[in-house]
Amino acid sequence: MGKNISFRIWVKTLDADKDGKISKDELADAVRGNGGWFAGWKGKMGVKAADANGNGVIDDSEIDMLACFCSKALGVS
Ligand SMILES: [Ca+2]
Ligand SMILES: [Ca+2]
Repeated sequence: MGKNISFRIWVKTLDADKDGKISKDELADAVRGNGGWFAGWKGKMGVKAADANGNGVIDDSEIDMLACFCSKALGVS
């Protein structure tokens, strides 16, 4: 554990309304704002993949799932 710490910090910066959860809209804004390694990746897809309890947002316990998804989808670690 701990290898995703920088990812977690980055994800936290996406939380525009500061509710502690990342919605698909917040993720989509991040994807649009990042022309680099995240380009072409769909936030909606990521939320769907990582949203373990199906409530439509990524909460703290699901960020690791999102990190895992991103690693697989993008080949980054
Ligand atoms: Ca939020
Ligand atoms: Ca959730």
